[in-house]
Amino acid sequence: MSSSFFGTLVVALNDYLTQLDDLVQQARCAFAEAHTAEQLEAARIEYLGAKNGRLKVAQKGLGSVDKADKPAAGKQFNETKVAVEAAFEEAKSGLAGEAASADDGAFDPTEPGSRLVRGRLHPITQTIADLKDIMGRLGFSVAEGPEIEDEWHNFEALNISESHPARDPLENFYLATAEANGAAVEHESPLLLRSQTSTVQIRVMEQTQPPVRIISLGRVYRPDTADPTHYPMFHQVEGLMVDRDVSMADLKSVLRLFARSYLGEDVHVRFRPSFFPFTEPSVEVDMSRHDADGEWIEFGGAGMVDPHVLRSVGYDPEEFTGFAFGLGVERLCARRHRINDIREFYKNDIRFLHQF
Ligand code: FA5
Repeated sequence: MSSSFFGTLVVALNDYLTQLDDLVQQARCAFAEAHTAEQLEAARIEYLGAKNGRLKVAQKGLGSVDKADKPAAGKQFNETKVAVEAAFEEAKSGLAGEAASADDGAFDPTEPGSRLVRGRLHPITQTIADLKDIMGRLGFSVAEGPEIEDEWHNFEALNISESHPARDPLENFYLATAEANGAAVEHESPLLLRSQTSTVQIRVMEQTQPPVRIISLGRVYRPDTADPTHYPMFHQVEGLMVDRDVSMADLKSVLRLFARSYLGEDVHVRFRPSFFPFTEPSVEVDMSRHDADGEWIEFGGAGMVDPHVLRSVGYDPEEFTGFAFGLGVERLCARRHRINDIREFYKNDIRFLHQF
């Protein structure tokens, strides 16, 4: 019987099996020696190629095995096929692992760099910086005050009497300040989260002699229900100017200049008579809406500092006069950026915040 593999008409079973064994050995060597993807692909085509791969040829050689030996030869062929394919898969995953670990340490200077996402300042923080800048150019310096206040600075020194509705505990965030045996107890002098930045007017006047020209920006707190123009925590910008001969005309000029610098030349400012216990006369400050002609939004309150307030901090109201104003920062920022709902500032939606 001829022993030439798969080329003769009838092949002895032993020869066939031996040659299948050789095929497995050679395939294993060829796959193991492939060090690149190209070499492995060439070996795959040689052994597993669908048309003329050596496994395919061996399969065809089955037809040359004697009929009685066919079951044994077929079984061996299937095992050979599994072994060759397994050797290929093993070599393939070995190469992939090597490539991955080579990548780990490699630095390719020709690759484009990865883009770093830069953080931004919150729009309200940006607004505060802009407002400081504008008012700084008008000669106002920045004053700070605490967010936790006593009733003197939040109410009494501002001429807000004990019976005034603004002092209602339900209109304010009072603190239970001390702990006694783990239980909160009332403080002798109640403290609260300040409800307006007007507190800083008092603190500044207590410590400084006229002339005074300051602004103060910061958080204030009121138990208001959130809606498009209200939030329980918001920011105010407070302005105070005290000197000889300061008049209502100065107040209106400063607020108009301020509004035009921050919101643009086309903004209209309107003053409506109003009442605040710490200013006399008092006005509400409205500005035209950005999106509806002839409609107004209230931005804050203002007025001439009440002589009672000047006296309570030791100023002589016969010698000095002053104006004060307090505006809502969220509303200013919203007006400038054409936002219709100030709640957007506090949703922490990165898609919204990234636009500023
Ligand atoms: C005051 O707070 C006075 N202290 C303003 C003032 C200062 C008057 C100095 C005179 C002299 P009012 O309560 O109106 O006033 O608030 C001022 C502005 O704060 C409002 O016009 C509005 O723009 C803003 N504001 C008030 N409540 C909220 C709130 N819950 N959410 C967002 N903004 C608010």
